[in-house]
Amino acid sequence: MKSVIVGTAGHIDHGKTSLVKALTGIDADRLEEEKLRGITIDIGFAHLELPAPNGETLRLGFVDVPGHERFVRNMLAGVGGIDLVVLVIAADEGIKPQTREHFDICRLLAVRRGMTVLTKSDAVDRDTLEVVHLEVEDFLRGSFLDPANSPIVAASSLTGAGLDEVKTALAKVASEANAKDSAALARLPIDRVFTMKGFGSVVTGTLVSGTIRKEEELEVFPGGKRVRVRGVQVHGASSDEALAGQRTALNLAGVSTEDLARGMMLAPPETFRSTLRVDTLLALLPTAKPLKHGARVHFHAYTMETIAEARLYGPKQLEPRDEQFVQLRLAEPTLLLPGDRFILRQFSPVVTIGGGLVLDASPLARKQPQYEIATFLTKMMAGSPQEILAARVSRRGTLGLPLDAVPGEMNIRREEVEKLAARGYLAD
Ligand SMILES: Nc1nc2c(ncn2[C@@H]2O[C@H](COP(=O)(O)OP(=O)(O)OP(=O)(O)O)[C@@H](O)[C@H]2O)c(=O)[nH]1
Ligand SMILES: [Mg+2]
Repeated sequence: MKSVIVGTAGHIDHGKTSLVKALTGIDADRLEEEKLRGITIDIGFAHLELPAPNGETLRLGFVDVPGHERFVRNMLAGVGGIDLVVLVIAADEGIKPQTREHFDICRLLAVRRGMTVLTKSDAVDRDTLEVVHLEVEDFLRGSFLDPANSPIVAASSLTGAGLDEVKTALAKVASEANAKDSAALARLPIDRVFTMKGFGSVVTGTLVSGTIRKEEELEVFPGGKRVRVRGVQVHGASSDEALAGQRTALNLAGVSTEDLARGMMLAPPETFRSTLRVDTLLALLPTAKPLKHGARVHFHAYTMETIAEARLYGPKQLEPRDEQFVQLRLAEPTLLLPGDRFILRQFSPVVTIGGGLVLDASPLARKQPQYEIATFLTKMMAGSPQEILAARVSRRGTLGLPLDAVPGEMNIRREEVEKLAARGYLAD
């Protein structure tokens, strides 16, 4: 069974939570205040099994996000682990500011697939629906949701019109999505922490890679605390293991809820290290102001957020639409690895300005010439695993890179490191 995580995105009140409920029967608004105010404040979850076009069963985990501009940071805690997005646009309102902002965020996070639903189709006449359809097609053209490859479906959660079509389109898109790698090293970004009577500490999250089994030991990042997995639940049912791409709940022994919080990450022990510096390729949105060397920004990756200082390699100002190698110096230690995506928001007023790709989470402490850093980071982007390993070893000169440190630096298993090293690529 293939497990896929589906995120909602879109402006406030456009019908995201209603659509998730109409599809799954589950109300993802779980907070008292949400029900009272009729808006989503924090991320919510639901799940659904659908038959794929090839007859296989797809297990969809939904992460429903808030549309309110004040809660974009909660939205960011939800989208970090999604495989595909359902962009929700109300037919009676069309494209609005958070339609754009959420869509920008999905692009910056390199979400590769999805579909668009024109909700509240019952609230408009046929002509209006057609106009909105055209407006949305224009908006999406050339993007990962280009109408040529990604469906746009009109639906009403109120009357049920179009919902079957949404399900069929969703099954098709989900069946085409790349499944996450359950053989890789495990990482679970924590999005909720609570106590359950008789069980103790429980955390939930989207397992972004690897497999977590009952009785396994894990390390909490940052901080390094060791915990034991006493129980595993997937989509609300007990299980012996959770696989990448599944909404996962873990009952943990050896830790109290005070030591756990959203933004922390669980991973195998003695493998990774938290970092305060990451070298990245950063892209600025066309709508952003130029970013100056030394500027402070809000940094978001998976479920965590912190303040960061942007140290630009090369020109001392990054222009809108441009991309550049940038070191981000984080205010708090965090577990980040090459290949991780992140979002930056302006310090004040807080708006999304850009995002990018972590290329190196273990930059050298000593000062290096800019060309040396640029050459190294270019290799991190385009090199083969052998070339990347060779570059990581040789940049450390005569000290070299201990074998034990390679899995954590490159995010690969020890066996793979040994295979790469045995091929002799390190010799040149
Ligand atoms: N007529 C009509 N109303 C709808 C439909 N879907 C949702 N609504 C109404 O629109 C309002 C907002 O719906 P929600 O599903 O809470 O919207 P949301 O996008 O989740 O809102 P946030 O999470 O706060 O961003 C509610 O009053 C719903 O009853 C629909 O298909 N037709
Ligand atoms: Mg909602």
